[in-house]
Amino acid sequence: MESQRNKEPPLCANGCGFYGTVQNRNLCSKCYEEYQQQEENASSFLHGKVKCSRLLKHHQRSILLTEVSNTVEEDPKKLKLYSYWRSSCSTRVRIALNLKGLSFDYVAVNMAKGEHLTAEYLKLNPLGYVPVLVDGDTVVFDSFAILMYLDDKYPQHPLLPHDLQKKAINYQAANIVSSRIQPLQNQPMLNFVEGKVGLDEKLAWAQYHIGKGFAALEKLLKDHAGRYATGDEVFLADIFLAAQIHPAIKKFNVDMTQFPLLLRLYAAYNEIQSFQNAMPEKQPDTPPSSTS
Ligand SMILES: N[C@@H](CCC(=O)N[C@@H](CS)C(=O)NCC(=O)O)C(=O)O
Repeated sequence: MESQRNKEPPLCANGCGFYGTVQNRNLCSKCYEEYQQQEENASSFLHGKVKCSRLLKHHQRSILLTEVSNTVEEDPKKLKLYSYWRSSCSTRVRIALNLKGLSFDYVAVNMAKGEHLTAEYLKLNPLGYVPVLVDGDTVVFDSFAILMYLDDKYPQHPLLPHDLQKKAINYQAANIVSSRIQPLQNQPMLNFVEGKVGLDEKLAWAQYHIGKGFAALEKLLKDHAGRYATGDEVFLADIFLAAQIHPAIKKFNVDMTQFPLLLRLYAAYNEIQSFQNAMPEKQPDTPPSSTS
């Protein structure tokens, strides 16, 4: 994202520190959006009396949001990740990109605003999910497929071990997370449960399915784990585990004392920079007040 700074559009007149010109106004796209919402007192907005909520956040971070890439020349060869800060599937891909040392443009898809369901986005992923990876002409829209693609094309820091048994365990662990846990605690599923059964059941539902998967993972990994899931190197299983244990703790309040191995692995992941930087709290689109 550093390359975006090469040719900067003008700074937003609202003083939020972002760049951009929208509709011939010296406003970045987010401030323009807020400006439109506050059209009746637009003049006080422009004179700094109404401050963009992102002002503080911008000063805390040096990362530019992807809106900048709309106004500067894009590098067509640079990887592009369509991502949402809180999405565990996006976290998986962010970890892999970091481990492989690949720089990428972060394209924030605001799922809270339904940006994953726009006609334009559905052209990239007809399921309307994040993440999507764009690598030149190649568009890949499932985190498992994205990781396999990245591993084939960018072999540095391999995501799978050579040992066939370890490899099979990595596949199994990743699949438990991606098919038996994440889809059952994903927001559309929780909304469905809430609608059919009730609000109180939603959390219990998520905890039940996460717990069931975690119990299986504890058994699967108990004779194979080292510092990480399948030994002393980080592989595919670790990526899926880290991305799933994080919301289990922070969002779903799962009692992790039942899963001592997973808890130990999670502590180990928290010491790796590539994992830390991929976590929901650290993304360009993380809301300032988020506890994730
Ligand atoms: N198998 C897909 C699942 C993608 C998925 O479920 N993404 C979630 C976020 S982690 C999503 O976009 N959910 C849509 C929603 O919450 O409305 C993958 O691994 O990429």
